[in-house]
Amino acid sequence: MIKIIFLADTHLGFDFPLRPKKEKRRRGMDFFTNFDVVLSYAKQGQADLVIHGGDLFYRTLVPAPIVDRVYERINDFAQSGIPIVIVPGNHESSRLPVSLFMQHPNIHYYSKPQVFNFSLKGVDFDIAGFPCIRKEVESKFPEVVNEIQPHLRKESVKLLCMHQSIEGAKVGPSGYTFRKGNDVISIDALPADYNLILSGHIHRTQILWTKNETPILYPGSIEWTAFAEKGEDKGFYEIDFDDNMECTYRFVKLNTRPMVDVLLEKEVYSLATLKEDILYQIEDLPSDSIVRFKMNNTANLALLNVKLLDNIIPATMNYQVAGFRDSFASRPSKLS
Ligand SMILES: [Mn+2]
Repeated sequence: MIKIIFLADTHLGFDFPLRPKKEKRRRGMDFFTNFDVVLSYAKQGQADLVIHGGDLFYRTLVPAPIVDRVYERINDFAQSGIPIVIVPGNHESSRLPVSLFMQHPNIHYYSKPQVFNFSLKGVDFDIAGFPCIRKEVESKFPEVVNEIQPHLRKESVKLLCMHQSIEGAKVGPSGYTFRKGNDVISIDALPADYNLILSGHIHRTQILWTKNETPILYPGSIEWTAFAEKGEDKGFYEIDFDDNMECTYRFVKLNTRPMVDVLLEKEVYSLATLKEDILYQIEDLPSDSIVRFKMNNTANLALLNVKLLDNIIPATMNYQVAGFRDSFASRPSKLS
């Protein structure tokens, strides 16, 4: 049996300040922790290959110490003897920062449409892929497919790896569905030569199908990156090929922090009644919750300030206030 581990959207470096102005719980470690869990799962389960579907990092210009922190882990993993293939995603501007850590024979990443050839337990695998196409993928994709085609071997098992939105993919609490468009690959455009298609980019895990019934696997992100993903299972795929090269796959769940909405619904609050309401509502929450406060009457929003929240929210939690994007925060932490 041949085992492939497929993960994506690790967004490493997110909320991971190098010189934090105040000491408080950050979400950054949550992502590193789950990344480490997936790599050790692959090691312990003696996987034959790991594929990362892109958005390794949280953005394009990553501070060098964070790049090193990530690449050290990948280099370490490569030294265990398992090859790893990485698709550069949109968050790394379709190319990964250059580093000596990545110059290991077991580390492969796409710098153009290309095919990495492997012999896994004596079976030929062609792992085709291309860096994320951020604009006009609909018109550029057929050319990419043609560029890859001549490099595929006749008798190999073939996987196509990418970091794109594909027609039919769903995101968000109301299940927004990607339809045909300039920045979407349509189902009709997907080639029929592959045993499996693997993609990052969509943070909700899901499976789509090509016209000839090839599965398209989205593993989703390894932790919640926003409240829009609240309630979604997070994890990665374990893909097995049996002796007849029949393929099965299963989603392996990762632990995630509890994400909770706290609604402050009174029409009128004083500082005292607001404090009381918040304390009452968070009392029974898991201690590592990520809380979003939603103020019903926005006129009361001024009361809901950092000073108040830092004072009453336990150090083990993160919080944000609805309407303030990406404002994860918590009171000064005695834990870190
Ligand atoms: Mn992403």
